[in-house]
Amino acid sequence: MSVQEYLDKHTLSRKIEDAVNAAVRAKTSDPVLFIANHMKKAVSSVITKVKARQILDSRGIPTVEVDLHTNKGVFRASVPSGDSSGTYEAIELRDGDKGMYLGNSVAKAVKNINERISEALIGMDPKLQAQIDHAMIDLDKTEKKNELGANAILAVSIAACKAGAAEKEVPLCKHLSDLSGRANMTLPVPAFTVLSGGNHASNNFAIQEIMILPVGASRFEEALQWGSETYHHLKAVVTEKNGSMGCNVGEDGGLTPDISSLKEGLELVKEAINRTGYSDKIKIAIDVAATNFCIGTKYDLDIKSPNKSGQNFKSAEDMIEMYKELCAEYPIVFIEDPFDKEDWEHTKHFSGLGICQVVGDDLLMSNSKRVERAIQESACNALLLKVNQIGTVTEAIEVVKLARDAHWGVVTSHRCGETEDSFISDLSVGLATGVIKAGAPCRGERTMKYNQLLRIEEELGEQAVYAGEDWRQTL
Ligand code: 2PG
Ligand code: MG
Repeated sequence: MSVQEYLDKHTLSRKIEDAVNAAVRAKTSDPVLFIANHMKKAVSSVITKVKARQILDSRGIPTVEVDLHTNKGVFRASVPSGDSSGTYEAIELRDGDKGMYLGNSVAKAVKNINERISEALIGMDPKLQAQIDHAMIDLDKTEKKNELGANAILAVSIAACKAGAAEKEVPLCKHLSDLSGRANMTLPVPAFTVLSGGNHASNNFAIQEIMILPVGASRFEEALQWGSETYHHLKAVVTEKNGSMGCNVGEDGGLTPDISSLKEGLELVKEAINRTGYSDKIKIAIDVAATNFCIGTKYDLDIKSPNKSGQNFKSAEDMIEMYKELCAEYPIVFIEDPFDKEDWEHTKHFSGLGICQVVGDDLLMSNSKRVERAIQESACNALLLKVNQIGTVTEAIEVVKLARDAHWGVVTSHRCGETEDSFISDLSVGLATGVIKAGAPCRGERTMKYNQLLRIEEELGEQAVYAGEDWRQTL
């Protein structure tokens, strides 16, 4: 091919002339950089390679990280992993070789990305999220993504989403908002985990989490300040009442004193809130994660105390009475998983009392069929959104839509095994979920999420709206 033929084939002279004219029109002080950017924009972005690796999550357990390459850049994402993994959630592919990370390595998922997924996605436009996600779903062919692994698929899905946002030159939260078809973006109320128990801590507290929600703050930045201050006051309260050992932290960063009852935990938190001076502006939420201490149809709140366990079972009715009393005494705005994950009857009954919002986590497992059933039976009235239980960004958007259409609340959630990826922060803003639960205002993998929300609020400037008292919003 001659030089002239090459120039003609790529219409190079015209493109360069256009770029030069644009630079002159813009009267830019750095025309070379302007022309380079102008030319780059004229080329559409395509996926050129997807490269995965095994990294460690916050618990020191392997998980999947992906670098998605386009002809314009490299976009990284990693996936979290939880303690509860139920029958209805998408399958996290682990190697199961006891000699490697005690069976938890993810080499198969990594291989699936590097070979099959990469090959299937090469040439695709990263802006077309649904097409990318469906290409992976079609490649997998199983209902729960066990062929390629939901951990493999989700990592690629999130990385593609980041590449799509970059190509559109919009913040990730705006791209997610566009993908969901929603006009408004909202900074969520953070539900900070301040006390940890259950499977997330080695204390004797059966309840998994007590959280605080600074609903009365005017901006996210202020909510973060109040959350941090309350957390530090709580450290002092726990040290005074339970000794400094109680300030060790659980998986999500919550403090872990030995607590003999839910009421005792709530008292500690109430005292900490009182010390901040923002008293009525900070509300409380609880993740009971009751499945973990349900024995048959009874609940053993002493399950973690060897001397007391098995002696004082509570029936579901007793649990309802306890919740009623506690909601009357403390500013509790939501309770997550108040009963066993298969106890639809009592969850429904309790939701029907209208005492507080009832959030389905283990009950729903972010599974659209379970959500549809819960909507039909009015079993609960809010969804805990865990993207890794679903496996793609597109399906996460769909399940949130289901919940919204039923006028439910939505809480975007982290997992106990987290990474340095802050995707869920942008997701919570883009889908305007109203609340984000990302652990304590402490520990890097948790503060990553809250710090990203600070940046988003700053970037949105005057357009930034903090959900605040409207945290239940179903706009
Ligand atoms: C929960 C989550 C996060 P896990 O129950 O809400 O705290 O826990 O990731 O262990 O399922
Ligand atoms: Mg939960």
